[in-house]
Amino acid sequence: MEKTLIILKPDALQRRLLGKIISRFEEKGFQIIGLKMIQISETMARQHYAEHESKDFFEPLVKYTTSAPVIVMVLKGKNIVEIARKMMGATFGFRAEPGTIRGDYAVSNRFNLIHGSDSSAAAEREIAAFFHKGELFEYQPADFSWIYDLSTGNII
Ligand code: 3AN
Repeated sequence: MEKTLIILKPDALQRRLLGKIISRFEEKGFQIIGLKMIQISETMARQHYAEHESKDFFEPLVKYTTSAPVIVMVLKGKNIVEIARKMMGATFGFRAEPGTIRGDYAVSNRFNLIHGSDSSAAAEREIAAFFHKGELFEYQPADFSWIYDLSTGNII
């Protein structure tokens, strides 16, 4: 089982899309093991997007990310990093395929609703940056044996 960090960014909150986006991950079969509303500070935003520091869109990106509260959540599932990225769609809303979150709800290249970790290592780093240990929960999902086939002893 792998974990990923998802951020529902200020435009998702302002456009009242939080429930719809969270539902997609729930309905897919992923487990929510942490979820909270926070206001991302400038320091956190700069750190989170440090890889883009030299780009011309960095300052507007920091401003956007800190402009309203966000939902941060940790999801768990098999191959979740890759699957969540597919569900999000391409970075720019206007390029994202219909059927993806960005493809269905976003047209902008900056206002693209959602962040998802791009690797397992990034997920571990980002989860530690946004969540304390006590904010993450271990529990047995009631439908686990219907989400995955466990009959062979493996998670299929
Ligand atoms: P992703 O969010 O798909 O991993 P990144 O990491 O390349 O994409 O970009 C991080 C964020 O920076 C994007 N979600 C978007 O808000 C913003 N961004 C990326 N490229 C541009 C760009 N060329 N112009 C404006 N904003 C951008």
